[in-house]
Amino acid sequence: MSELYGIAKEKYAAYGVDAEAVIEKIMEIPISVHCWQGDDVVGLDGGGAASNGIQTTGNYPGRARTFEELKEDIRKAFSLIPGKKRLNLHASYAVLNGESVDRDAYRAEHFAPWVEFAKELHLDGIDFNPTIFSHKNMKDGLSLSSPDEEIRSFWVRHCKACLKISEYFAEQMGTPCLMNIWIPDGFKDVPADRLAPRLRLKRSLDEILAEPYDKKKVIVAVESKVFGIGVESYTVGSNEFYQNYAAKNGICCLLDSGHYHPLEYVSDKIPALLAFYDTVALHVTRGVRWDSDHVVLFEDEIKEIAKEIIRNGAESKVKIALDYFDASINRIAAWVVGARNMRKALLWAALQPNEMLKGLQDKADFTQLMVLQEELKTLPFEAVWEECLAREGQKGSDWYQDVKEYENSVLSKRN
Ligand code: RNT
Ligand code: ZN
Repeated sequence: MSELYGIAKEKYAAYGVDAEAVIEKIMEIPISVHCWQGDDVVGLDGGGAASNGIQTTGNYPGRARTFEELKEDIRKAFSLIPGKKRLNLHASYAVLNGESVDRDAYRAEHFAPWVEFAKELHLDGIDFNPTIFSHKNMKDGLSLSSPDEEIRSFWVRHCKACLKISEYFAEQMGTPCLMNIWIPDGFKDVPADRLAPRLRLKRSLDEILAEPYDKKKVIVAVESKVFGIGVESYTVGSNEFYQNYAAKNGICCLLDSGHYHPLEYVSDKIPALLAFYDTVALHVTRGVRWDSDHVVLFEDEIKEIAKEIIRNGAESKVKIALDYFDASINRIAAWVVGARNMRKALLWAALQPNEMLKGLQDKADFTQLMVLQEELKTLPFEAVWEECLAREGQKGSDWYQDVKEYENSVLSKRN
């Protein structure tokens, strides 16, 4: 135990916070780390650069181009990310080994190598996402809401195939798999009909959910979005659409912190949903002015998100996943910064004297509430974080050196 940590522990104890208990608890919260930061959301199934409503910018050298390279990079990144981790996969990461098969016919065996990998890394589980972009069957920017029956049913079949694969992940890993549906469907300019595409999306979701699946093994989520590049005027899968759909059909909402108006906060939406749902799923990202998917930094909104999870005792109800992709900087460093910051935010939240603060709110002592909240901001948090890392056998603030060496010895050789 470092001397600094000893002092920090005392400081927190003065507010009634037991830093030891906090450290124990915080590393056990699973964070689902997205595989797609490693290759700019390209995938392995030939869909090519992220397109149809999703885009990456930057061309930093060293992108993982194969399954082997992606695994190598995940190994490196995960070795620098403390705490319990899950792997978040997209269907486009199927390992097809040359087999000619389209997304509507993907099977569990195409993902068996990922299961083997997740077991090798002793991960908590695998989460999954149908890949409804970067594909020839995105027609006029529409998928599950397409008026073209062939297109619509192709994507329904894809989602059904994904349900089976999700079930397989749950069985193999021994923890439920969160399967999240996001579609980019929408229009660039003022639509002539806003209802029909939503009714078609509703029908598609009904058809997907009619597929029998074990609800204990697979948690189905739907992810809304306010707008995307090229679909500025109308998004079929809007917040209201999915929240109502999820509530009526017993599935779950996924809140992506980049998918709302800039002055709407996911931290405020979490407790609103917790009043109604058993499970709330998150895509933690950082939108800069819009849904830009920047690397998550240790700033106010992530701390607020973490507070809503911790102080409501919702660690197992809120499924935390990361969703950012930056191709303009070292991708391993991007992974590590964002994932460490999510964990850091959970630690930060758990070190707040939450009951004491709630008590002040209930007594309407807003002066003391403000005074206390401000004092808490400058407590010696860093010492507790470093202690956490040391106990996990993790590198401290000097971790970047490791990534730089990996860049020199591995990434720079790729081109
Ligand atoms: C896009 C959504 C979606 C994707 C990933 C790759 O706006 O956030 O979740 O980022 O599925
Ligand atoms: Zn997302």
